Amino acid sequence: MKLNLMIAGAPGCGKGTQSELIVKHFNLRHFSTGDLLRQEIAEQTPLGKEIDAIISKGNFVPDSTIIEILTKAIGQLSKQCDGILLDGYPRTRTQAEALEEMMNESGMPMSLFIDLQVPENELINRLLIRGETSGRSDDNLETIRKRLEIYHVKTEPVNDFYKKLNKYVAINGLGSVDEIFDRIRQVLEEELSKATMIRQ
Ligand code: B4P
Repeated sequence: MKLNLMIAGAPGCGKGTQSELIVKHFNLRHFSTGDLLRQEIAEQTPLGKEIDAIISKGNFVPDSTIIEILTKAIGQLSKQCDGILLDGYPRTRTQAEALEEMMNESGMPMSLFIDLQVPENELINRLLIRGETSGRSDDNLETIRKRLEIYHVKTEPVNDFYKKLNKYVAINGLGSVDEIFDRIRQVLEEELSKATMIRQ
């Protein structure tokens, strides 16, 4: 069975941090839309310049742009991995619908949507600490507040979309990085053993 995962949650919830551990443990291909966008910015392409102006204000990149970038990245997918992990995608309902359609059509349906839950004061703290060294133009208090506001309006509704599809799992994102990874690992191992039992 291919384990095709999405990891979501508010800005600074630890998606990127946990993704690194998950892909290593479960042999998945990691796609971070944040990293793909920052790569485009670093290459200083015309698109990268547009993206930079959007992200540094805390706004979302348009759905059409992000869907195109991700579809291209997944299209180059290696067959040697046991699944994929999408980190930071989908972030809007339009992105979720496009993803479900694309993955169902290509016979690689998404398995689970992991929602990492962290209280707002802790999110702000983590991002301000990251901002001290990250050099990221979006890790300052004003932009963090804007990102949180956009998260509530645009991204939270994606949770309901995946609850209806029975793919939603909430994980407590407070604690040490290892403790949180253990919680995620348990859920994923259960999912894999359920799939094995169904096949038998
Ligand atoms: P992203 O790069 O996806 O990520 P993020 O939300 O800033 O952080 P993440 O949740 O990955 O947290 P991290 O592990 O780093 O997005 C950046 C921007 O790109 C978005 O705002 C948006 O503009 C754009 N974008 C991306 N995807 C898009 C999409 N699909 N559509 C439109 N626009 C899109 O952890 C944060 C900090 O906490 C780190 O410093 C980490 O060390 C620390 N930390 C992690 N776990 C911890 C723990 N357990 N305890 C204490 N600290 C912890």
